[in-house]
Amino acid sequence: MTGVEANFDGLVGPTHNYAGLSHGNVASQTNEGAVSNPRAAGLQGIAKMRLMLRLGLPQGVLAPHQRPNLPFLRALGYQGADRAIWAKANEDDPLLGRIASSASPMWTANAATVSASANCADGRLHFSVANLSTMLHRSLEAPTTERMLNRIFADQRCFAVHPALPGHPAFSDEGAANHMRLSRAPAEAGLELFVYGRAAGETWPHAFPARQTLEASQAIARRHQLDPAKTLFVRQSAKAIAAGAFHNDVVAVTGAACLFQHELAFAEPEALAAQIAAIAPHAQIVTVPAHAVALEDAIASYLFNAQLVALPGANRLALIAPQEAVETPSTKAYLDALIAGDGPIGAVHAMDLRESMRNGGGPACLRLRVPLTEAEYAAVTPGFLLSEPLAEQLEAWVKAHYRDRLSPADLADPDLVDEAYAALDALTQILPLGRDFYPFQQA
Ligand code: SUG
Repeated sequence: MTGVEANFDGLVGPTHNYAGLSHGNVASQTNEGAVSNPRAAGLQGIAKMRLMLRLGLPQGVLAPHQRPNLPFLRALGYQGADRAIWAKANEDDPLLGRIASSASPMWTANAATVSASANCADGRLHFSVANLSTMLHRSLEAPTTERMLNRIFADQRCFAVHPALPGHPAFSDEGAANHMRLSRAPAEAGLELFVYGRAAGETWPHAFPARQTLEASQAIARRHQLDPAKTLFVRQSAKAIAAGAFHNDVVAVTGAACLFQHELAFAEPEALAAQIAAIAPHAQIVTVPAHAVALEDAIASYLFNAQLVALPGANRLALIAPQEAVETPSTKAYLDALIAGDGPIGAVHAMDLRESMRNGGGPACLRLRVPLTEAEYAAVTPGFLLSEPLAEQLEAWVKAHYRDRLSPADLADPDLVDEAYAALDALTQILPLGRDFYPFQQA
């Protein structure tokens, strides 16, 4: 049994905007104040999911969270009707409005860390919801993510969904964006690599935050009952973080038994290569040297924030990369040579994901990888796996409900609350979330 790797992509929410909320994320900071196009963003995301489906890969869908996040504002003491709360909070502090509107749950690589059942001692597939505690707007995601994963992966004979770790800086956790796996097949035991930026309690003198601690990664490995002999904890290089690699998936990605990495991604690359060779001798490492692609180009183009996938019938892996990676001269030249060579990566598919990219979210950010056995695949709650008809329904839903322009100033518009909630209510009739999934539906 080989199993399948399903990607669960986050649908872009109707309030997608450029608020510049993520310090250390170069794209988010550069595009602060720009006008977004939520409709284009939604359609770009669905187009990527469709491509995966057409390439023969199972594709899942995760729903946007309730934004504007009025329960958050109520927790901060705002009272009254929805529209009144929204107007008052935005008047008091536009930053609050931005935080409450962020469509950041679309980047589902940060939803949770996932371990294949073959790696977990109890034989179940484990999820640990990420606390995302470093950024305020992202720290609000965990409870909704947990409820959603519990609906989709409800069968407790197959799946275990753990809540987020405590939201203290000692346990900062950003989910699968800092986790990689090397294995010949999704259902086979593999090597799990947890990547962290700092240790708890370590003084961090650098300008940009390190969003993952070693202690958080260790706690997740314990919860998932991983075999210590097949688990590595790998430190990111401070250089990579300083250049804008706020998550490891900005400078490295694995697919099947291949690690595709930038030379400067990790603090001790030689030690890492030796450990991988000892535990997973079949694994292959493709290292992009800094003289071919400078770290700055890697981060600006998101070359590594790609999906490295094994396509049915192909003997080399395919890289689902952002359009920027084939438009940046250094990364384009690198990719052309890579494909022409005879290494493990043999094809590139470029996708236009510009709306998400301007907030620092490439192809790999938009998906949560779930390695499943055939039996686990059959146990996924029906209705969350994409088909062509579902993709069409979702496209029609985006076209019916999403604006094609949203500036930070537009966020204060009270109509946006009604529009966004109408969209989400309609979505709960497309995806089997139940018409009580969102707090506004319970009121
Ligand atoms: O956490 N951007 C996200 C991007 C997440 C990318 N995910 C991965 N690399 N896996 C972040 O920084 C920007 C929101 C804003 O500025 O409004 C934001 O949250």
